Amino acid sequence: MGNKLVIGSSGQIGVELIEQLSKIHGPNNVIASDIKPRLKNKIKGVEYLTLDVLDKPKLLEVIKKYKIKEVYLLAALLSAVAEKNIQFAWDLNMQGLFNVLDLAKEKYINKIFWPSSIAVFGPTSPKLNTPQTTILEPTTVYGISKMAGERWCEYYFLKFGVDVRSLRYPGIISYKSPPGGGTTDYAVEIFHAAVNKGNYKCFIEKDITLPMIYMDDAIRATIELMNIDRKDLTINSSYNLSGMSFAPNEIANELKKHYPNFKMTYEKDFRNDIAVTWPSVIDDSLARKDWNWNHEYDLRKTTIEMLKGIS
Ligand code: AKB
Repeated sequence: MGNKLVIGSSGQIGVELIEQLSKIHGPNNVIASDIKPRLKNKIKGVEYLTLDVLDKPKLLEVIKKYKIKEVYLLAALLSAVAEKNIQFAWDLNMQGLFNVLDLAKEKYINKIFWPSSIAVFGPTSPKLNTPQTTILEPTTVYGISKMAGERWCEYYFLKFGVDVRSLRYPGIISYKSPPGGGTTDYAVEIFHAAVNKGNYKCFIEKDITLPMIYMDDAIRATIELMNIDRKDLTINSSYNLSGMSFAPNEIANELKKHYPNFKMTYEKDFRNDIAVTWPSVIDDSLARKDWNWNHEYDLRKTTIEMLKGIS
């Protein structure tokens, strides 16, 4: 089967993916890596390496040395931070993907997970029940890189038989490791603010609904997707995925059930301009059909878990 390498393991998803992979496959079969010199939330027995995905020779050396067969490529700049570093975001998000795709093409690795995002959609995509296949005209550098990445994933599968699998993650809500530079980050910050301060200034307008998912569901979807037989996949690029959809005022109301004095104010910034271009509700029926995907966490359950975790 070979070992599994997570690239970008100190990020919001990486920390929890490592935890889950090491539970399933054993810590000795999972290697964590990040450009940062130290792994956050180190898990006993999981080896940690400092690795820059743009350094292809070092990446190959690691893959050979640790007999890596499966790569989870999580290193990327997210939507908000990418707008401030356009060139670097493009270089990292695209070249990082090419480096890993090429190593699979050259048969060093067998399988890749690469996350895409609801950011592939743009202002001309349908907002409600956004279908799997529809207009993709993203207006952010992150969205453009994810859209291009999806096309390249399908290209490498069709031309070279590279087994690369992908999900269009919505905003991911979790408490173990903070998200880094996304537009949906407000939906994580708000929980910390409610517990620690009792108020939150939201940078997204109160009625902008976005698709979201709780981390446990996102990790389970990822692992389920990686485990299914390739012949059962009907999408070779990236699957729509969703758990719930809500607007800032709805999450504030949910929090008020736990903290009646919680106060929300609004001061939109450039992230609001990104949010208004994204869908409100995603149609993920293909994932539900192809591998029986089903989310477990709605807003009520997510709120309970988040507050428990943070407190
Ligand atoms: C972001 O907000 O940039 C990410 C995403 C939706 O991909 N959370």
